[in-house]
Amino acid sequence: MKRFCLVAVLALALPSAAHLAAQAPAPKAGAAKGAPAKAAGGARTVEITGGDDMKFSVTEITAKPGETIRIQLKNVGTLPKMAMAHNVVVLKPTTKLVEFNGAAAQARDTNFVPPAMKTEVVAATALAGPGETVDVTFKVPAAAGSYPFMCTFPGHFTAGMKGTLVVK
Ligand SMILES: [Cu+2]
Repeated sequence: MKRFCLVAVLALALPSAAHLAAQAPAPKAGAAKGAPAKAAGGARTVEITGGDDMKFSVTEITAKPGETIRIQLKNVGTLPKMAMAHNVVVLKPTTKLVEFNGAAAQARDTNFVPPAMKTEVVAATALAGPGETVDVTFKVPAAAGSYPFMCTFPGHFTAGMKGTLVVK
């Protein structure tokens, strides 16, 4: 019995050790390249306001590939949260926006971020009611491109509550 257990432990341990060894060079190369940017603890903050007019105050954000940024959204409106809340959801360059927006409208239980399309989401804030501020800190994708963002509260994207995160 003892011998069997030892064999089992070895069998479990060996593949993971090999796995670690194989992976070791990759993080090293990445650290050398990205070290200066990662050293800072405070991410650059992009402040956006949105109100009852269903417009973002900032519709274009520029960031470097792999940069860590914080998007902060303040709802400066006064209408009740049930009727008028806002968020910022950053999507992929390839996301079908009308389709995503349609699915989002059905996803009240998950703050209008559709679980079935979660792989499209680069970053998302919570919903902000009147006077509330929400934020999300995330690492901008390494791939340059135009990443659309939108408010997924029903009707707001259609009303023009959207923008672009330009990664370059
Ligand atoms: Cu909104």
